Amino acid sequence: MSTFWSEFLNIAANHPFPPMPGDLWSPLDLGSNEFIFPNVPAAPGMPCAGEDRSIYRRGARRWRKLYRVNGHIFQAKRFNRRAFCAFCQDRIWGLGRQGFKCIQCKLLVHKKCHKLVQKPCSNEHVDPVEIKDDANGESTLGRASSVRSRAEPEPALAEPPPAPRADELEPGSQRQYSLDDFELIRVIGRGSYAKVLMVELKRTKRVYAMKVIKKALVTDDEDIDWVQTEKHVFETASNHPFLVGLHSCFQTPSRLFFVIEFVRGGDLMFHMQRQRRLPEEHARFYAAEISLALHFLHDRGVIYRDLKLDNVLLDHEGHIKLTDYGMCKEGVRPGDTTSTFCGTPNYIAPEILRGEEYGFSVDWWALGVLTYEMLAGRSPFDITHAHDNPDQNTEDYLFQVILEKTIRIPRSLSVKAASVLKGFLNKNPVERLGCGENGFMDIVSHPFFRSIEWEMLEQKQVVPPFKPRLEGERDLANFPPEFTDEPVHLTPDNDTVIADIDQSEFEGFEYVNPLLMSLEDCV
Ligand code: ISQ
Repeated sequence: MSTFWSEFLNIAANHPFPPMPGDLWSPLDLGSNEFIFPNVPAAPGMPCAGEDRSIYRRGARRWRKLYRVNGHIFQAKRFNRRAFCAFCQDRIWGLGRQGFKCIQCKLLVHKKCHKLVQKPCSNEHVDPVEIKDDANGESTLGRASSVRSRAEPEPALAEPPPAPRADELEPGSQRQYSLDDFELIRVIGRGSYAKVLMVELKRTKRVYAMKVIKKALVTDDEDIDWVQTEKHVFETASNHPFLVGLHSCFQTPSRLFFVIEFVRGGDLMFHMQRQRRLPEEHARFYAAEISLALHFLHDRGVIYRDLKLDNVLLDHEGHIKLTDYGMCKEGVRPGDTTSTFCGTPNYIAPEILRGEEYGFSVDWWALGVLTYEMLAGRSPFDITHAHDNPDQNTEDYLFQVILEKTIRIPRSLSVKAASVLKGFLNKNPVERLGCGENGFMDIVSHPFFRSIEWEMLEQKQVVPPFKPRLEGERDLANFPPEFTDEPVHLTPDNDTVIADIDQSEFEGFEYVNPLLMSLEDCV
């Protein structure tokens, strides 16, 4: 288990709710002097070794839900292999996370059976009863198969076909890309899992962004789901003007590569840091384009879950494009809900903090936070004044503020702006703007957006209020020097690290966007 906050483990005997803010600093007591964290603070309120206390850290995180029964610590699991419930002995099957697995002794049970487990946890690793079926339907013991959609039924039998090699492809069909096809130019971003580079496709001299993920960091089922989700959403997103599209995906033994359309104008965080606050006209334009992008995703069953200034890019004309789909939740129908505790702390909606089931509402909340930041030049949950007081410089204090504090709207804002902020930042998702019976139409018809011509906007027919300054296609003036000054090389592969990677988890990752490929053929 890693450091204190990197995985906020939500453990309560059968209650999948986060502890209330105010409890969050303390190591979670598992009874009889056991603690789930190896790092116990020297005293309450003190940081653990390796704990990062920065509240406005840029990265989003997924917290894991754990369920404690009889000493077991169960985690919901997606099974690629045939698995049998240790309680009722029946097969664990179905869609999504059908079963629970104890993270200590690896016991497998149905979700419905987990509370009934009598056998206490041995706390020792035992091999679980997971049986992989081979292509003939004969059972063999073995490892999991490849990355695959959670939305698809579990194919218990066949392995997915391996990706064709370039020389096996039909004439005229798409070829796979490899690292050799690209020249690495500069680092333009970095997150907890990934590094983003500006690269050139040697054959066409076109510039792309390349997101590089180390496979060694993608270690469990949840992470593999995340990579898979990101790829799916990319495929959906490639059809919308305000979402970054995917060019291709490929892999090496140590890394996964997403080649993404390059968006040159930098992100809104970069621009906000230089402008302090935006005129209402500008904020309205960005909020409206972002609303269209979110509505497009929601319409296709995707909750974005990571809207923040850093993930809103500006293109060379000044139109927005959302990026980073790693936190998305797919396959959500109207009225469906989910419960994973995830996001970037400053933007997490109260219903997530309360441990409630939630839906698309969390994206409209985040749009409220972001619009407030654009208009006011600070977060609605600004606790920077509290930095001297260690008790108020924590995520749990931030969560408490999000849950309890009445949001104060600066007097300098117009009545319409104040109203739209109050609408999005309603702590009750049922009453929140965009979440009522009329859904998105309530946003479209809100007085703050009265001047927006929505159809024209969606066709990029409205001239953006701000055009990023760019001298040429490869100008990186809109990207933070802390990234662009970094050396661009990828560290050589380490054989010991690679030996520990189950490559079968990444089979089928390769992808080429047919639309972009045909464009390239015209070059
Ligand atoms: C595309 N263009 C510029 C920056 C980016 C960062 C992340 C993902 C895609 C990007």
